[in-house]
Amino acid sequence: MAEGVDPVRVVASDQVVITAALTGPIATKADNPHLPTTPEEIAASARGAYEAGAAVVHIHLRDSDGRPTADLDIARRTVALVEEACPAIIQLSTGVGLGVPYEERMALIEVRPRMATLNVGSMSFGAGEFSNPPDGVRRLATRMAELGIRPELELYDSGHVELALALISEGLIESPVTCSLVLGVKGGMGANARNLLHLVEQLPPDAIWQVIAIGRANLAMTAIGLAMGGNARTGMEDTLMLRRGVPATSNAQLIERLVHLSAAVEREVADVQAAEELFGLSKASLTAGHAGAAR
Ligand code: KMH
Ligand code: ZN
Repeated sequence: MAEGVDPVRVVASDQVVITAALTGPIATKADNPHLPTTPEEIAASARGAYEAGAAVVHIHLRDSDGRPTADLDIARRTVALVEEACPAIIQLSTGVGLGVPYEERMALIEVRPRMATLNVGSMSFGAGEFSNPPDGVRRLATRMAELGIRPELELYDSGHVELALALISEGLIESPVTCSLVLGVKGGMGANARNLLHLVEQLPPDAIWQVIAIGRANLAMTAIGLAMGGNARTGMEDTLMLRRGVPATSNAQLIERLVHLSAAVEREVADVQAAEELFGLSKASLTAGHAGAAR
């Protein structure tokens, strides 16, 4: 391993930024009645997650029928309500949901969240297809840079790391890159420690990263990522269960579980200010058009 992040760097005093993935595109209230789907429910859930320890809230939007949407009115309303509810950093998903046209997904960043996801490649995704064409990814990365929105690159496979490195070398992504290593999606890498290690080893040494572990492996893989020095994410997008056989009753509950896990491996939970510093989100960017000023 000549280059890349040291996969066994363990610095007990390192802070961990916790992201709450509140809703996601797939689960419905039939799967778990506590899933927040309306703008009001999402804002209340963001507040609960923030109070439990999340510094970032990752947000997907749903329409009045509960389907994933990139509707700009719903986006503006949801972002405004979340901002009223708590000071957590808002990260809008531009993944949105399978089948939502790329141009609509891309337009979401005009709402100017402080962070947004950037999915770097197309793939099978469960029974569906997740379209992220090379030209669209480049246009979205360029527009995020113009607006000063911090991208979080979503990497589901080792080929996606190569794509991320290409975007960096093309000057489309500023260093240090922020990445999510998404494990457990059918169509991407499986959720196991060997795959995580393989991905982490390929990242640039200054990369900021976290594990997103989908489904059953959520707790174990998140714990491994924490122990390796990564940030951490959980929430009802990633798992609907608190424990085997026990459904989560709120996002806050999943965040509390992660806060305990962080304490167990001696990682201090970063507050919003510390997360802003890590991601280079200055207060100046707030007054330059984010968090409401330009909407
Ligand atoms: N849904 C997760 C598998 C995004 O929203 O852009 C990954 C994710 C990506 O959260
Ligand atoms: Zn998402």
